[in-house]
Amino acid sequence: MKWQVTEGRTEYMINPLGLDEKAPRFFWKLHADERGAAQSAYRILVASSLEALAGDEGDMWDSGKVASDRSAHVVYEGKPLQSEGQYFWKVRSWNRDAVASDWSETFFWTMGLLSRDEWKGSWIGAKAQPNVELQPSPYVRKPFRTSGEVRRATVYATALGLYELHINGSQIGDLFAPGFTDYDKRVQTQAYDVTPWLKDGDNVIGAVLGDGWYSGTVGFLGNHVYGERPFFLLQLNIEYADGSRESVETDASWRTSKGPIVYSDMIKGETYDARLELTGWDQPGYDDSGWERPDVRAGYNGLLTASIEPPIRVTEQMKPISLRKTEQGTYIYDMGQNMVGWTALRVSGARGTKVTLSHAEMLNPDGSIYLDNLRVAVQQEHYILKGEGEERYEPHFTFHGFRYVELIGYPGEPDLDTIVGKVVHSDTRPTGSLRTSDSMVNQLISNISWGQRGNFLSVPTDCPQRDERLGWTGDAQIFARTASYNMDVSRFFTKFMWDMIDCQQPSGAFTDVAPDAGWIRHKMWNTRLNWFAPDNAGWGDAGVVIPWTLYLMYGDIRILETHYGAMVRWVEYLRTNSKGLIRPDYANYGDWLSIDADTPNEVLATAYFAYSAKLLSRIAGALGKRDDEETYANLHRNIAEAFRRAFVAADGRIRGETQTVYVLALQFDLLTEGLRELAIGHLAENIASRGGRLSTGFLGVGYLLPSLTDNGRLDVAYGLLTQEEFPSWMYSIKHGATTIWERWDGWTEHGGFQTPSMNSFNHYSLGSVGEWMYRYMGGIEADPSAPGFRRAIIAPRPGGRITEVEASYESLYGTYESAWTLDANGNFKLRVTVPANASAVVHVPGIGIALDGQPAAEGKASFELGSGTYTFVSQIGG
Ligand code: RAM
Repeated sequence: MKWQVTEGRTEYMINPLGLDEKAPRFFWKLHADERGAAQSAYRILVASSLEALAGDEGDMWDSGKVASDRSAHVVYEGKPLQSEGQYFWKVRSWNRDAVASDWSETFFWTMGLLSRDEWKGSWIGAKAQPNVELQPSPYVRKPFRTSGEVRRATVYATALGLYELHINGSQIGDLFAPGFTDYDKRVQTQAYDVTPWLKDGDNVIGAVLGDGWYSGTVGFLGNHVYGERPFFLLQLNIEYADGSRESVETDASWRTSKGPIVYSDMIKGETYDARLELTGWDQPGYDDSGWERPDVRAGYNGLLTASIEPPIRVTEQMKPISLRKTEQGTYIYDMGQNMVGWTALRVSGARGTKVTLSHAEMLNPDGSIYLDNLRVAVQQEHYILKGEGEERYEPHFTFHGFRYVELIGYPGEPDLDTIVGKVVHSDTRPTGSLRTSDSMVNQLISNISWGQRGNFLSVPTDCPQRDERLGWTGDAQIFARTASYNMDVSRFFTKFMWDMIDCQQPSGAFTDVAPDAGWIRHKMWNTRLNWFAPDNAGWGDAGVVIPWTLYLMYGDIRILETHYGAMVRWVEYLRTNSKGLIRPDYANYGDWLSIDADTPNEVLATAYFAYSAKLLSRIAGALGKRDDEETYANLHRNIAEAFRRAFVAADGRIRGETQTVYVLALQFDLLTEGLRELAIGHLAENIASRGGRLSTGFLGVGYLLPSLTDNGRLDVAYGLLTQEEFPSWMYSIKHGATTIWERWDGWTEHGGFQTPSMNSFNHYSLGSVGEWMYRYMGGIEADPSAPGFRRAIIAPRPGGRITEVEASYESLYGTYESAWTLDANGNFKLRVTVPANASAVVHVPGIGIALDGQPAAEGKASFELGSGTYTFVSQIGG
């Protein structure tokens, strides 16, 4: 009976700070004990103080009782929100029987500094160094006094570069803040409630600054791509209990000094000399008379925007599983998992002793660590001991991709407690889980999720180990759906969409990499890296695919509204730059890293052009733009026709005859009914002729299993999933992979390691099969007509050697579950859970279907269900 609100979110977050969204959206989850529970009305109250809310009134907004089933994306419509405002809200919901829930618990959010004028401070940094490649990380500090009881103290901070915030001896805040953006255009700002850290009387606030993406090495683009050294901007706003206010901000009165961080670079690692530690620098009483005045930067012309991306954090600690002494007297640890982050070290020894931690993903045949694939990256820390008993060390502004750690120069005998692996990434909440009866498939699921954890760091990067780690848009779009099952990437991709917008070319082209780190602006693509093109098929299309994915998975209409113009410009760019709707054949990445199969560029690019047009038409439809919906539907139809004329023979063969050409033509709706059947035949034949193996690269792989399943070849799809011969997913797993590799042939028995010039062992793109596992194997599918899982389609497709699957997905409404078993006699059992205020259409495979023990009507295989848990049985095969 109990009908209640169990969770409230503001802009997808729980009690967020420092928003700059003036019409934030509210989300709440509901719980009911009974089945079929749905909301019929709600009332939201928003108040500027807890007291105001207590009387069941909202001095900012009272939505009134709104007859609506909406419990996600409810837009604030109250009084204008103020800079630094603190707002409290609660919601009450009525179910279909008009039973009211209690008021929810009280949630809150705060607004940040909404106008540029409110940032009173100046950007400070260390004075210019002689031009050295790797420079020391500056420390900056400011003592201040509080005068009275503090009611609320908030830090607003950002950097051109990175900052690590310190107050009164504690490090607080996020890692790698303010995140990676195109700093020429915008930088994100963070807000932290520091009330608990302030003391009566003397206080110190400070920061350590890192080069990061701003002035450190970015991928293979070198260093100083945005600026030559980091600058920091902070404002600490203090509100006293008596209503008075005070602020501390970065300015010329701060002091700066070099410290123990000799350098700390994302790509080049860190050297830390503990003898140079500035003990007590972030506490009152420290003598900073030897410190210098900071350099004050004239200003910054980009935008200051409230951080959208989820904070980067250490999310797990990993103990090594083994340790081996080498002939050289070094030690090699195995972390048991290819992970991303760094290692924390414990060491005691003589002052001046240097210990090195060197990180690698693989071992060479002789047991030494494999460093060749790092290119110019240096995944090393050098720690110089101060010699004062046990010392503990972790690096600051760098991260590595590794499974193995070599410890060099360690004084004494290390053991398994000497180092700990710290797993670091954008802290996106896990939302999906998948478990099957097959241990290899389970390992694949784990590899996909580790691939995501290892590569989602501020932006979706392509690899965590070599000198690259860039926001490749093609990788991001092909993996976006998988990513959004695994974790809540709503804000992560909302932020990345801004990165894409910041890089969109005047022509309308979306780039291959975002942020582009000056790649295009500095015309590097003309010289050093001339293979860069700002409009690659399957890469630029991310500008349409990603917003569509957020709409589908989260029902986010706002992202479609916000970027609609940009998406139109992209599709129009493609139209303008094609001939008779056929995209030109110019050197692009094609179906990147396909194996022994060359998909012709113009076939692939024209197919993607059609796909972008088709999605744009659906997006226009979702936004109620009927004319555009029709225009782009027609465009899709016309491209499809041109595609068939140019590339498809009467017998259904498509130019190139790769698996990918068939897969794209099928998935992007480019064929007539008759041709579809022929094409699926050719696709299945191609796979069979390769011994049941795939040949798809980054772009084909995402649609391979879906296209087979949608066209009646589930058997072939399962065959590919569990294929163990090369090339296949299981081949890498058979050989010990704990992450997805960049290339099918990253390492093979016949060839050893692929070329070290491009061979990542942690690269999520080929893991886009995760989407198929959730949508088809598990059977939890988004319904585009009720996006954001307002309604789900539950359609599990048992097959292959899998006899059991448990899949769940935590949507904005709550958790959907689809769990099935299939025994040797064809007895199929399915348990489905639908969250409150949501529904599902369940398609049950087989015959003789019964729901909760009651036989269903003859021929009935789909069921419209409200919330609750249901059990089905049926008979498959036989
Ligand atoms: C390499 C990586 C990356 C891919 C580009 C085209 O840099 O494999 O993931 O997107 O090539």
